[in-house]
This record gives sequence, structure tokens and C-alpha cells, in this order.
Amino acid sequence: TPFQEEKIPELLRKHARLELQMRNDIYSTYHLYPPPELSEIKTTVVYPATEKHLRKYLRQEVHLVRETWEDYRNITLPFIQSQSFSLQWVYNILEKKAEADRIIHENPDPRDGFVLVPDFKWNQSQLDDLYLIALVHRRDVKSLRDLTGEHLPLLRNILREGQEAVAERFGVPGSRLRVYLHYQPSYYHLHVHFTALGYEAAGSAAERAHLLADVLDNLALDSRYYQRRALTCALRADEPLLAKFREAGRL
Ligand code: G7M
Repeated sequence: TPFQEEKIPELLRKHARLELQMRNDIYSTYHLYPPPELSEIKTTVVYPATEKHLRKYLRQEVHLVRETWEDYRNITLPFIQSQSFSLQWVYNILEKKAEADRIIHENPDPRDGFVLVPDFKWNQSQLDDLYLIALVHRRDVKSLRDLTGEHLPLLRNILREGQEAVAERFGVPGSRLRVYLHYQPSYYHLHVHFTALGYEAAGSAAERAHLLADVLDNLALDSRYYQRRALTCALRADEPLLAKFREAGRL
């Protein structure tokens, strides 16, 4: 995680042990051992983890697939119905059984409402890597692929209310935020990512991120836009879905 500015003087002054590695003229390099209270490592534990979790966190090369609507219907959809991650953590947030004290904003409408919480990748200590997610209340929208003109009010609420809530709570204006959806997502319950614009979060690259403002425009132009066009997705080499595309001769 990024350094917190106010902690830097302490890091340089306080008890930090320095071991010289090499010195040359005006240049030198050291090992620095910060005191324990300044050397926190943000840690996420998944227990018990499934095979799919293990794969997600292993380093792997990725391949791009162009998924047509027919591919989605014939290959992707049956696959995600048979083996996607459990959504229990999402339902826990929506039902206030977990992370209730972390909620930044809620629109309680069952159709057009959502909950905005800090993503668990963000420790909330500094704004450089600000990261929140908006989880929709309705449970019948799996991903970008399911979106139609019917969802415009919901998506507009997320963009407007989400930006307002982040500006109010964290002082970061909408013009400094990247608001986007993943395709493919890891979790097939519609959610929207809010990250600091200056932060290149994993999954904010062109092959995975779809800006919510662009999604809104596409749906306003054509209600069935996301059921008509091919979508690029980056699939890990060890991902069973990639094997399915290969078997179907689509790679
Ligand atoms: O779009 P995709 O499905 O890849 O992203 C899901 C997002 O949800 C990621 O950014 C995760 O870091 C975040 N996330 C995953 N889990 C299991 C949790 C959780 O339990 N709590 C919170 N707050 N965020 C999570």
C-alpha cells in the first residue's frame, strides 16, 4: 500500500535500523528495517479457499478471447452457472450481516438501489489507492452482459449518488474517480468499481474495465447493446473457461 505522508518522518527518524549495502561517492544503498508499527503489510485471508481461489491468486499468463453473444449463451453462461464463486459475502453486505458499519452510502430501493462500501483491497488509510464498490440490491443481474435499457435508472443512480457520496465523505470529486465494471467479473452479482483516477488498480486495464459513463451511453443508444456486441475478456491460462473456448474452437 502507498506510504502515508505523515508517517514518513517517523520512518526516517524513529528506531529504523539501517544496514549499509554499498557506498560509492555520494551514492549509497541500505536495507531499512522499520519499527513494527510502521511495517504493516495489508493482508487478506481466504479460508477455506476453493481451487478457484487458489488459481485466482497464482501468477498466470492471460489470453484474450472475443466473446460473441452466442459464445456467452453457449459457453460462458452454462459455465458460470455451474461453477462461479459463492456470492454469500455480497448478500451479507446487502442484508447488513457483515461490513454494516463500513457502508458509505445506500439507496434502499429494491430495483434501482445499491450499497456503496470500501473494497476490501483498500485499507482506507490514504486516498492514493481509494477503492470502493457499489453492490446492487437486485439479484437478477449477473454482469455487464445482462444489462439493458431497463437498468438505466439503476446505473444512473450508482454514478450520481456514488460520486456525490465519495465527494462528501472523502473530498474526492467525480472528475478524480474511475467508475467502471469488470468484464469478466470474479463475482456474478452486478457491482461497480470506484477507484482513484491516479491509481492503476489491477483490473482497470482496457481489456477488463468498462467505464460506467460509457455503458450508460451505449445502453441509451441501444437497449440491447450488450446482447449484440462481442466483448473482449482476459482469461487466465489455467482457467477452465478458457479450455471451454478452446474446445469450441474459439481460440
Ligand atoms: O469485478 P470483480 O468481480 O472482479 O470484483 C469484485 C471486487 O469485490 C474486487 O475488487 C474485490 O476486492 C471485492 N471484494 C471481494 N470480496 C470477497 C469482498 C468482501 O468480502 N468485502 C468487500 N468489501 N469487497 C470484496
